[in-house]
Amino acid sequence: MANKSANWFKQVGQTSNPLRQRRLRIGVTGLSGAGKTTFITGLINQLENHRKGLLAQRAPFDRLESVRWRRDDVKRPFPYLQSLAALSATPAAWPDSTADLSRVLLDLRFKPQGLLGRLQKGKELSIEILDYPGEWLLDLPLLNLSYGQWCEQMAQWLGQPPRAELAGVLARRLGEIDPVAPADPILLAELAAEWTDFLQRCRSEAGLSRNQPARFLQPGSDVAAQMLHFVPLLQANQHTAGAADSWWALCESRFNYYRDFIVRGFYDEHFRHLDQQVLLVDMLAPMDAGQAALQDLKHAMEAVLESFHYGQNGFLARLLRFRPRIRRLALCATKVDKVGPRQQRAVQQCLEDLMVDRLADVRHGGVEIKGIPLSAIRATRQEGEALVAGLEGKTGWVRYQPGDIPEHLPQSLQVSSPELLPLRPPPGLHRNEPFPHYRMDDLVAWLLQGERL
Ligand SMILES: Nc1nc2c(ncn2[C@@H]2O[C@H](COP(=O)(O)OP(=O)(O)OP(=O)(O)O)[C@@H](O)[C@H]2O)c(=O)[nH]1
Ligand SMILES: [Mg+2]
Repeated sequence: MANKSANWFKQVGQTSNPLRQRRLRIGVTGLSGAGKTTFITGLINQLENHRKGLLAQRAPFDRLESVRWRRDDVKRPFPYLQSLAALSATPAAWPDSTADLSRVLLDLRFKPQGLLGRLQKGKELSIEILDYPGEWLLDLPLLNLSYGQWCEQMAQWLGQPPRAELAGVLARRLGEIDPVAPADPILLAELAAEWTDFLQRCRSEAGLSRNQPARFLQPGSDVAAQMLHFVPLLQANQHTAGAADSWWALCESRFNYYRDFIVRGFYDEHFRHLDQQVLLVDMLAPMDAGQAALQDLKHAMEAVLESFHYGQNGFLARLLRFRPRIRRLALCATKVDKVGPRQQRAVQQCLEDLMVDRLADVRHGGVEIKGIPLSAIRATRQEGEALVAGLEGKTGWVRYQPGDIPEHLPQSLQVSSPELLPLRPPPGLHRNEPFPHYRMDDLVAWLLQGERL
């Protein structure tokens, strides 16, 4: 009997004690401009204001007692206050595009439930999210390439529109370099700067996503500028070899450093030990930019999805030698407030059409995918069939009817543009009020689904 009651106390002790603080690592993945920073800002805001928004009515948030955004003991904290300052300015502005890595830590405390409730302390959950420049994701495929293979791939890309036109004389100059000739470091630095300009044109003029090496566009704080002095040598291939002072040797060693330390270091940090994954995709901008941008987005997203350690065989899983953990993926078309409520599902459908093959692979690897058309901060309000919103950098309002969104994406990827306007955030945003949104509550609830709180 004595033993029995001792056990009982032990059990109660266990349920009322530690192991309360669980950490949930959420991977927010999206290319540059997908809406990661806005989403993370919106997520903190919705959680901080859980008592007032739609979350208050949903389990387990109806038991959420307190939320604390931690910044003092966090290395490189997420610039939440800067984002809020921009959003609540007059006229309101979006947060800046991200230039470096930062981290969010949120502590959530839930009231206990059930019969033993009164004996228990509240359960705590710590949410951790990284924010980073979206460009960095596009370096992912480099992990699988040698320098020679990368040169071959760049020669192929430069041979096709629109990169052929955007590269102009640079392609000829790179094609003239004999890889085994002695290198000229000054010319190399010049060519690396021109390659950076070319990548910028690819991004801004043609809306292309795959712009490598990404750190040329967004170096971050931990990369020495000189380590970014390399270019693809268009005469080289995977069988090339050159003496220690050759163009080949210099570019290859910098490429290898870039791949093995910078790219791999980032992916290790971003992908390791993730519990949940949110994939954000701006589908509207490439639909507006046209077929080439959609095609490029498709390839870029396929490369990104390929790398997640879904299922047993993702190449990153093999490279980094860790086993898959993620079992669920939220796939979100972002900024859907730019179109009418009835068109939002169509945007999501077009995204799922674009990625149909890769999504089938991911599902086959045992991952459950949830599609959520999302707007982290709703910039429009509806008036009949029209939308009303303010334009970026201006005061006043416009009333407009968004163009058509097809129910499905045609295989040709030729769609008529939905006519996008550069919208500014809605007025009157304040840290202590939940921001207007579309389906952030669904997403937040999904993130915590399955947690024993
Ligand atoms: N209308 C609307 N626009 C949005 C929303 N979220 C983001 N945007 C727009 O998309 C732009 C890019 O959003 P960011 O959150 O900076 O994107 P990001 O993924 O962090 O981009 P990088 O930092 O460059 O990797 C913003 O400047 C806004 O113009 C949204 O919910 N609604
Ligand atoms: Mg950002």
